[in-house]
Amino acid sequence: MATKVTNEYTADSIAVLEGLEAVRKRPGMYIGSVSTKGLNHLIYEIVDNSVDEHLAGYCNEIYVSLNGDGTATVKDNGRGIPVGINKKTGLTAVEMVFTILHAGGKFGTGGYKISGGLHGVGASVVNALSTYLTVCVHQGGKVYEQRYEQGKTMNQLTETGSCRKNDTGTEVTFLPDDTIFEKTYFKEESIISRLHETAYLNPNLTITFENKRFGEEKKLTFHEPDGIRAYVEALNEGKEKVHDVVYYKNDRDGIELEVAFQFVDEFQENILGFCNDIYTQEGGTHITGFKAKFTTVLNQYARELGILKEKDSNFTGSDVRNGMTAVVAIKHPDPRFEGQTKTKLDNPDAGKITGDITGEELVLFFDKNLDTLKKVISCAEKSAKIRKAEEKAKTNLLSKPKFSIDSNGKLANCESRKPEECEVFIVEGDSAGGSAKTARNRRTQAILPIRGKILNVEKASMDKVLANAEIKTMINTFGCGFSEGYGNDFDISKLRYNKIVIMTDADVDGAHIATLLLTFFYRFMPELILAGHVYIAMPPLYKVVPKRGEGTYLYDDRALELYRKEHKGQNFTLQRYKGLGEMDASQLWETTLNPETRILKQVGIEDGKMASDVTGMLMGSDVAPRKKFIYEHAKEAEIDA
Ligand code: TTJ
Repeated sequence: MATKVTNEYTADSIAVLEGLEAVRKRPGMYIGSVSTKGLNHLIYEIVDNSVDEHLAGYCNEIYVSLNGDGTATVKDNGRGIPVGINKKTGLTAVEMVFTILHAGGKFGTGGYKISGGLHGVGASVVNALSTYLTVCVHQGGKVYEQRYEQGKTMNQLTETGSCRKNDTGTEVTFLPDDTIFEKTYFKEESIISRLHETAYLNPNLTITFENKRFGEEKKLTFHEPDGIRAYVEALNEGKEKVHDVVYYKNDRDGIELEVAFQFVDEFQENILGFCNDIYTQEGGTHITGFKAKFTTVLNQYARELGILKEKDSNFTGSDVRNGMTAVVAIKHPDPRFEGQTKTKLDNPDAGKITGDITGEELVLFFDKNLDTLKKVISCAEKSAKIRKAEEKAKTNLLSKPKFSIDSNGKLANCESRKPEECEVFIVEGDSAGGSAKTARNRRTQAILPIRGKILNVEKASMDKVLANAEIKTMINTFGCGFSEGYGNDFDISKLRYNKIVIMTDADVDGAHIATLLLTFFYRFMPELILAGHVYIAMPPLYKVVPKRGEGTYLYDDRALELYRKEHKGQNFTLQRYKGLGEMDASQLWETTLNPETRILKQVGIEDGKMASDVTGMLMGSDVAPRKKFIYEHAKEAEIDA
């Protein structure tokens, strides 16, 4: 008999090794990547097993630690993974959990589960990707331990001591394999935020995080008895709230739904969906069901209250959700996930039940809380008004005749209508614009002066962007429309200039304006950048004129340094240009406009993206990082602009 079991064990162990070898060969298939994200995933995989034990009703404490030796530990006070031997495999349940792919689910007895399914790939994957892993189970008054290395069983599950009968639980410690992962140093930040999220989703659970690593020592405990209500409050922290958090919970046909939402005075929606504690990044039926019903209910109320008149059209879904922060969490006994990253809930019944419960609960709540209802509806009114203004602004803009010259009459166009030879210079400031108009080659070079700082398109709403004179002028000047929001109307074949040249002063302000312009192109006309039509003019910083001989323009401080070295002991006058406006027409022609002598820097899409990122920071409300950036980059900006 003993022999037979051993034989079976041998046969199975070969299959097991092949399974875990597959994980080591293609780790990305199982945990997404071998970067820090994949590394953190190992911890989540193990934690999810303990959360499942909590969902089953047998565990209320989870402890996670990052240890000094590079390992991570996860411990819970659940029943402990069963230590008994499974008849079919001859292995303990513990060993099956750690050595058989997707074994986790087999031990579940109904209820909701995170691990072992499509998402939780299971503890065996973590084991396969660890240099070593040890498990310790407290069960029935005894302590059991086992060790694995790179997924291979090193010893049988062994009784190593005794404990109190009611002291039960599972503890796992593992060291990520540095031959698999790019980096094996856990970063606490995302781990902490994920554990906190788990605590919000499980109000009866206490999760402790401890960083024991030298110099990083800290201990945090997450217990959120107010659950997703507190989560929404945390998400809205520091924002201007329109009302108190609305919360409801109900269940039907074995599916449980919990929703919390609150509007803030902003124009974004932030709706987080979960199914069985799994974040559904791509949304799915529960989110669709919630949104659809919310829109219907709000429109009904708006008509009942006479806020929407008979002639008015309904609020759109995005009208009613502008400013909404919500958590929609459902529990489903048999969730199906689809989508690119398998994070889109696909069960139709989840959508139906979410919609049904939401309809009933919203009516129950709003009937009793008219003040909140009115506030939420007025958010929708505000959004609808802006949406209509944007639609109108766009129609007006597009209905302008194709070759209408700019709206404020400042474009000095070129004579040629052959785009391939035409260039347009966007020049900051009227005086520089004036000189440029005189200096240019009228046949092929157009000058478009712009004043001050153009609107920052990252922050402004669409109607403001389109109403901005500078931006209107640019869209009309280029002739190819723009793409954003309501479909793509950009047509690069209509572009009237082969080169669009940004020409700003070589100082911090100039750099800022160039950044704003790049942001505008990046957001509304990325094709222009992609096709290589956008350039930055590089006006010189200095002119040096030796006692005898011709003057030379120098474009940055490095060039000046070099010139000084090469002309040691010689006499020369140095002229520093502060702005384009200081150059006369002939200087401007020679240095910046004349294709034979000027320096242009072609803009790549990365520059556009960077400009857009930087603009967000420069224009944000936080002053400190803006100041820091401008100072740090002041020199660089002077050279590059
Ligand atoms: C499964 O059903 C029978 C009783 O025990 C259940 C169980 O396995 N519970 C359980 C597993 N609690 N905690 C775990 C667990 C904890 C860690 C840290 C790691 C793993 C793989 C499982």
